[in-house]
Amino acid sequence: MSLYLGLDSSTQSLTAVVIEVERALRRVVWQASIRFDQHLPQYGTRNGVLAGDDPLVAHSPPLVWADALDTLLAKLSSERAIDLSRLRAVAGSGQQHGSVYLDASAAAVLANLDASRPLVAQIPGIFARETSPIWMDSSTGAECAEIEAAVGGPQALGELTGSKAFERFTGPQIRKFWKSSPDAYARSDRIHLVSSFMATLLAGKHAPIDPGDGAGMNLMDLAGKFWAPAALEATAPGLLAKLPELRESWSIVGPIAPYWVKRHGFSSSTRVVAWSGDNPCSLIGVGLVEPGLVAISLGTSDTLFGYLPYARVDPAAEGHAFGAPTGDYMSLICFKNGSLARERIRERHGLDWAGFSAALRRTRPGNGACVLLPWFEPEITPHVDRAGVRRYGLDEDDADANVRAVIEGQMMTMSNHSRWMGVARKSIYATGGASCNREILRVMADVFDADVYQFEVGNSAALGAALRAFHADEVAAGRQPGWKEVVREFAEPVLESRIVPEASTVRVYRDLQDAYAACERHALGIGEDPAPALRRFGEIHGAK
Ligand code: ADP
Ligand code: XUL
Repeated sequence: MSLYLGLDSSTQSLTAVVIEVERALRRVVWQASIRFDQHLPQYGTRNGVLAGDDPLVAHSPPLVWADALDTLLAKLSSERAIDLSRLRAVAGSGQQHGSVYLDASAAAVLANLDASRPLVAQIPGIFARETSPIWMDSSTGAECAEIEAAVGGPQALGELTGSKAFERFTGPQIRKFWKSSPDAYARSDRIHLVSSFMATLLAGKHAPIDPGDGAGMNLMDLAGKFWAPAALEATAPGLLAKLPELRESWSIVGPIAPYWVKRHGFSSSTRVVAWSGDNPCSLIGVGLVEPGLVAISLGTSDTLFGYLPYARVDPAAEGHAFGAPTGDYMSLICFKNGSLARERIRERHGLDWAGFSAALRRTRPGNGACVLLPWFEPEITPHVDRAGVRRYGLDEDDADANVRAVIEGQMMTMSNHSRWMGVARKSIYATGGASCNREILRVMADVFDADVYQFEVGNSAALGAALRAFHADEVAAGRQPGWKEVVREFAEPVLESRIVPEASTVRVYRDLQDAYAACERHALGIGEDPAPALRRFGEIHGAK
């Protein structure tokens, strides 16, 4: 019996999924989560993020991720739910783009950890920067412009790295750090992503970055999967020497470090596999290892993604091409106002999730021509640099209408802004924390005119990481398992969960599309008053 551990270090939590893989038996044997705010309140995070004065800045303490790792692995060991001697490999998934700055002492400290003391008591001295900018940060507009200009414009950067410059991407973040704190930048011996930092802790030595997460930095040559000299030069001096090496997603970093063996009883033969980004891992965790389908993850961020056999860059430059853990590519589009926006509306009206769902059931598709653009935070897609919720025809105090408006707004915007991917959308695989909510998925099915499926394991990133651990272990043993075989039975949607679009509602949303796009253009300051378009929609489908 072989066991594989997948970890997902996300914005708000660290999650573990352990799978058992036998010829005739494949099953999930253990799952657990540590929520940062709730279980590790001493770090002072809110939804995983540190409070600050500048609304554009979003940082987290890397120590909370390390502490969560120690806490979760202690739990795995103490519950005796699995036989650790059978754990063959561990891989992981990290929130993308976030960066961790280690000084020259890190390598020796991490290689010689004392198993009688907690991890976090031993590592505060290894950081050249105390906090880590994460994917929610949008404070690098100036640096994005500088990097794009230096490589020949947004289009050129997009063709080189898979994306134009984005504020949350690691390159612009590194440039800002170099400009504002040149001494601390100089002291940074290694700049990790969240994913490679966590793998480094597990292996007790610097881990590589994989092309899935490397593509989220504006630093990697997407076609060649190496650090792109022009992008490095445009970002900060001496950067190449500070970056981990780029290695395939199935690389073995090494055996698990002695600290974990002695402290928690892991076997010294357990292999640490390179970590990847949460979206690339989710691609595997929902079984998208062939073209033709898309997945929507409703997590802290909402993302829509699909597998690509080749790199395809977004002509409108709103989306991204990343590496896929299969060695191929994936396309992705990301929305910052996902779960936290849904929660803001829910909390404002004093609802729990059951009440939120009931409001969706009570209200009519099209919402009587009431529209909400949920920009509680600056938005990634479409680019909105200052927070501000926009309402059209919608009374802020009307609980039911606001609940429907936030979900319809999110689904309309996802649908409209993802057309460039050119992937068939007849079926959508739903994952992430909010994918358990069938009323939300009902709106998704009707807006996209697609069948929507749920999965047994809601955390596809952690499951995908466990499947990657299995795959890498097989490769290391000299076998070459096909990806369809790797994901078989684990990453298949629950067929009975299918939500089929309702033809009459699909028509309503098709008609809403123009009015919705008009609201968005108006809110962005590039379009006329959308009132006539909303009135036309209301005349056909009913107004409030
Ligand atoms: P991440 O991995 O990005 O940290 P998750 O995928 O775990 O986030 O999703 C967490 C979110 O799921 C919570 O912030 C919460 O808003 C949302 N969620 C949990 N249960 C429900 C529900 N029943 N309906 C809608 N959203 C939910
Ligand atoms: C993707 C993105 C987010 C983070 C956090 O580009 O920024 O989805 O990976 O989940």
